[in-house]
Amino acid sequence: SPFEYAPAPESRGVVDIAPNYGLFIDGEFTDAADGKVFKTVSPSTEEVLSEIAQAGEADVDRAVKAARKAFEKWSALPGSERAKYLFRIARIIQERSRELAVLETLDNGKPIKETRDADLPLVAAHFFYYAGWADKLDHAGYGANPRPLGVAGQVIPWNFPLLMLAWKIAPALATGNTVVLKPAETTPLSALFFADVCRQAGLPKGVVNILPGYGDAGAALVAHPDVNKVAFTGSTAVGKQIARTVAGTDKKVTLELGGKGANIVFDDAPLDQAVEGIVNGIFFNQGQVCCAGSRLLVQESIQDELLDSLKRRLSTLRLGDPLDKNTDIGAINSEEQLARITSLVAQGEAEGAERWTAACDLPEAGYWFAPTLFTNVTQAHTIARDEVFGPVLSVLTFRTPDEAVAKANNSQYGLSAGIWTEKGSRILAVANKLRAGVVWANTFNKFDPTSPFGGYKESGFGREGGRHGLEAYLDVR
Ligand code: TXE
Repeated sequence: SPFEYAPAPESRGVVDIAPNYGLFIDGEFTDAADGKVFKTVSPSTEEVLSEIAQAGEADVDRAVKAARKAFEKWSALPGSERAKYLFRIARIIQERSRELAVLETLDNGKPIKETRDADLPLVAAHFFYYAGWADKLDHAGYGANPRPLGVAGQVIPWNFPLLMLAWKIAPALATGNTVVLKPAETTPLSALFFADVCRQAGLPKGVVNILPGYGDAGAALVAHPDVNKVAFTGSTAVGKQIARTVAGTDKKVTLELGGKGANIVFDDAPLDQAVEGIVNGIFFNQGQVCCAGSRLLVQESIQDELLDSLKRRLSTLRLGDPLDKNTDIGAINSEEQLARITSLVAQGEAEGAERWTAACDLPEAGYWFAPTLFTNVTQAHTIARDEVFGPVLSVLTFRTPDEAVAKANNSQYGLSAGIWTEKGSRILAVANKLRAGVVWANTFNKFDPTSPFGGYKESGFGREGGRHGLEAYLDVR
């Protein structure tokens, strides 16, 4: 097995990374048909972590065939049997969560504090939650007679590699589908580790197949005639391309795309709490979050006070080694993403918004961007409209609740929003007018496997999580 975990090597402490990894097809790690490989690097040091087999069209076909064959038996199992595997996977993830958290942090660049306290617990929680659904789907538990769709082709991004995998794989398996999943090219390691978890759990061969590779492998998977369901999380541009590919076919599709979330702070909000929520909203995971609160809408009368304390708070954030438990801001995932952030920030300045950046030393190697905010932002500015997907906050103001709602809704996206106010009636009134799939009140970026998550408008369609997340993998007979 390419997964030989050595005990605590000096440099990493917890996890040893093998020099190379294979594709995971039909329960085995294998080379790509054409022998291609690619490298994955640590975004905080730029050191090569490992060489990975790179899936191409022939591998996609092989994996889909394996998943199709496995579907016959997997879908025929009673839900209670499928649940056993999912519970087992959840428990193994808990047992190996230290290794997984370190691996995820090394490959992604996010602070270990976050992988340890947010990503990993949520990953396990999703498997536990959907394990609990598996037997309720049988007979009268769910109402009508739900049937699995078949083979699910799943393509995920790099910002929450393992959590996005859990969001996709847990409901697919609970409902009796089998899976071919393509992780993002910059973060393949935790998905391959997950393949090993599947083996450890004794999951039947072919039920889960993992194909690291680039967009071409994703496109081949989406287009494969024997894939019945496509689930994608990523950029809006690729999401639209996928929608075109599946149009006119019998494939079902869910798309989880970009966002430009508004975090609305009213003058009666608990300000200290709001500042923490704003920071969490846009600097969690370096702002590489589809539901990030990247637009701060602050009531005009409290703008100065709020911005003062926000800047003070941002100056205390510690940027640096993601493996250091005290780090708040880790590395940006890739050179491409850093270039994108840098160019959008330059555009913000060129268009006349006022830039403020927290003073902090950036390490020499790796991809880094210091916490930044823009004031004097208008709704026409590119930084108020485009998803920056980085630690960059655009601040706009409003006077009345109606104006706040209008500005919040003035976006091509509709994924998330936050409301900060002491008034419960105002929370309800405003939330009901927001065209966003998730609205948080006096908090932000809270996730739970029982809640449906997904977008309005160009943020995509379909929901993941909760009971709604099951429906995306079922037909009803
Ligand atoms: O996305 P891509 P990128 C947004 C964010 C970010 C921008 C670009 O604004 O700055 O997108 O990121 C696979 N057919 N989000 O370039 O290319 C690809 O290999 C099928 C928001 O990383 O969409 C990877 O596995 N698959 C988002 C996955 O799609 C294709 C998270 C995402 O990559 C493909 C990520 C194709 N033609 C980026 N081309 C969110 N919603 O959270 C690429 N892929």
